[in-house]
Amino acid sequence: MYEKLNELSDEYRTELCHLFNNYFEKAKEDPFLLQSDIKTIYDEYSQKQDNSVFEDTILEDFIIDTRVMVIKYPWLYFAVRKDIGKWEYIKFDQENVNFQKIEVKEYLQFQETLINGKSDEENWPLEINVAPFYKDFPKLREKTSIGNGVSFLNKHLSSRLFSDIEEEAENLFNFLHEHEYNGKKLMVNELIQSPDELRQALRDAISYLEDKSENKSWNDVRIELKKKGFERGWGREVDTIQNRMQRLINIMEAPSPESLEKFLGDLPMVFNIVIVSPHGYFAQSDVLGKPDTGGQIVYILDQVRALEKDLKKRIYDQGLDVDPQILILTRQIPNSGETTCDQRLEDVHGTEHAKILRVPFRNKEGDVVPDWISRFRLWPYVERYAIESEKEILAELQDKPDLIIGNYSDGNLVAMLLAQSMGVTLGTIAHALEKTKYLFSDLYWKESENEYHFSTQFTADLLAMNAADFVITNTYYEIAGNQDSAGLYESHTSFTMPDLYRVVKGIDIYDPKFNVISPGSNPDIFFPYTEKDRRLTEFHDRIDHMIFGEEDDTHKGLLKNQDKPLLFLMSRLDKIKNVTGFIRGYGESDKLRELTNVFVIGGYLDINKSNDDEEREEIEKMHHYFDKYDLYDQVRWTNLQPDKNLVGEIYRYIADRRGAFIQPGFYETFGLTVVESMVSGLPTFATLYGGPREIIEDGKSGFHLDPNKNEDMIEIVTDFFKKVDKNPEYWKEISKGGIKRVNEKYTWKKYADRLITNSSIYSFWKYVTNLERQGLQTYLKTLYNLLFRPLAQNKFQHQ
Ligand code: UDP
Ligand code: LCN
Repeated sequence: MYEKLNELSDEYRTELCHLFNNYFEKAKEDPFLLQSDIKTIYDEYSQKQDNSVFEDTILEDFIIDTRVMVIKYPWLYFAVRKDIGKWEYIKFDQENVNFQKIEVKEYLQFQETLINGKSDEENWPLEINVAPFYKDFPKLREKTSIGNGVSFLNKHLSSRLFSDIEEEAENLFNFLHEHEYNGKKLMVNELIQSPDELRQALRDAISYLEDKSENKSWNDVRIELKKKGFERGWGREVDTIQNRMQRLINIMEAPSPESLEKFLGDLPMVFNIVIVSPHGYFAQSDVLGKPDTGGQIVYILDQVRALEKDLKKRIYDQGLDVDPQILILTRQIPNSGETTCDQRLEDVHGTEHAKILRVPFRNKEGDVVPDWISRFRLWPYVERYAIESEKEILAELQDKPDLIIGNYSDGNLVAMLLAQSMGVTLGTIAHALEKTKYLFSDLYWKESENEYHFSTQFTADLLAMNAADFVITNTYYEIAGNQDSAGLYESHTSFTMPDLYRVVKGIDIYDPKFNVISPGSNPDIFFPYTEKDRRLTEFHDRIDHMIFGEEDDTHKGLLKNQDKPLLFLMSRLDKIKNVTGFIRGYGESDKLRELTNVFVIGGYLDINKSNDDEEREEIEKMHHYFDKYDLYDQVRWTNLQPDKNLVGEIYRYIADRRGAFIQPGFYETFGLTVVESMVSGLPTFATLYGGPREIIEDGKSGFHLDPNKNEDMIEIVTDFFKKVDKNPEYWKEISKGGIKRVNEKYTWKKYADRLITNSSIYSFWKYVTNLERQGLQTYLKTLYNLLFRPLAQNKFQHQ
């Protein structure tokens, strides 16, 4: 690319220097320019020249693809995203009018120079680069395959089996041979000692089973199969056993990705799972809306219910009589008010055996930390927490788990430590990655360190995402973004935190560890408003009062015209949720105010009830907008509502009145409220940054909003209600579209099936690549010891 740019610069030397002078001018305010500024300056320049010389040239593409420009005369450094996950770095010298391709390292160094006024180079900066450790591992080639790592892996594994059947059959045989549960052998016993013997035994067993009637079970054939070398785990019914044995013969003969996935997915490999989520308040009621306590809790509780159901069915079909056990590991908080977060153990409602296990944080002296601690400040506690949790888990399960799943940065790091120590398969889930939430949070990390402690958090993220056997994401967007913007994981590929470390390669989004497995909503709580028999009408008086009743300490605004449809917003009052942005837009729009009322559930009306600084700011803004735009007749605002059953009925109640749900966030990793409202039949308008972009098909099952364009956002909602005014059927069309979309794509049943199948496949993959992985694991342990631990321990002083 840069050669062509140089050709162009030879021809248009003066014009190019003119254009770039505008960037140098802008750099006087800020030397780091982002995409939107870069494009605006280019557009302004082009408009000034009638008929820009650069129109449709490589330079225009180059400018459009540039995501960050770093500027110091005479240099312009460009980070160019040529395609999803494909970055190139170029520098331009204005004095010699010359483009040059550079390594990422030089680009990062230049950034450091601008922050520090000097290069970090003299101090031998720490450089993190995981690339060498992945070089022998297969990589996806197509951007369309990103997020579907497991199917790539199946193809890879089956072709590996195909090309070296002897060695890989040995691997498969050993894997089966070592298979056991609670010290009891499963699948294959000592009578079979080699892949060839396994093939022969399978043939014998199949012909033995052939004349057994189909409805016979394992117990009827057990004695004979044992003599042939087989143990429980093949299936409960004879035809299942036969099918699975035949499938294994086929795999050892001519493997296909489908048969391998099916075979591994059916193996009895997962019985006990630990799900780690230390921060916030983890309980089943009265916690939503407390600091650091939101969708992640809802997600995990629903996930656990779905996983237990799926595991029970699988284990039964495998012919085993074992109860799966799932532990949610969280933090015990002695001073946790009216919640149950001070209890050590709690049964999960709606499950038979799942439990919440709470382990406290301890301070340096070993005393239990009594109060809630912000998710940004818990780093010094996590290592000891992991060590103590391991003992508690082993005591509770009486065995090590088969799978550990981490949640969010702290949970992922603890899960990593547990998985390493116990030698267990590790899955991680980000829910949110803080690095992308704040502009240049890496470059300017020092400025926010006292508040956010990103040095530790970003290190934890890097360690955990590399340690994970597989990473679960809510959406494709979360991994790889789209053509215009980088994904959350993608933004961890290369970055620098001056004076701390430089990440040359932190993660590769073409790694097959990434899998999109989207969550759903609880169908017992969130169902369409049209299902009259299931409606919770006992809540209606309460909801009526909540929306239309008199004002008091927890209800602000008194809706005057109660017949207008309601625009419903419900979320934590985080800055990123942008509730106040929408309220401002509504306040400024006569038309939307004429057509609709607004109902907001979120935060606290009383600012003193909140101990989150960002939320306090938002609360203040809400009050301010009520006055500024005189919203008292048209907007109703009430405190967060932790009761999920009530919340479910609120969506439906608003659907009865032909309202809509609005989620105007600046970014939303997934957006559980979005699927909840859609499946309730409430037309939903949600941000196009993050999950909702994929959940909603714009104009069919809801609408996308651009939170950065307030007027457009208001116009989209206004247009909808104008259309509905003329044609009420339009409301129903979108409502039905939303219900259909969620039922087809976002269910916990599908989620659980994918997750358990993934776990089996990645466990097998881990087994066959164990030796190759050791380098990476040692590297991560070194980084943990020499980098993370001192950073975290140092935080004790700042508590
Ligand atoms: N929620 C609730 N009451 C409230 C606010 C939110 O029950 O006052 C629930 C909401 O129904 C959803 C979850 O909290 O299940 C929020 O999840 P989401 O993914 O939308 O956002 P997060 O809080 O994780 O950012
Ligand atoms: C965190 C978020 O911010 C939401 O967008 C997600 O829905 C939630 O976690 C569950 O993953």
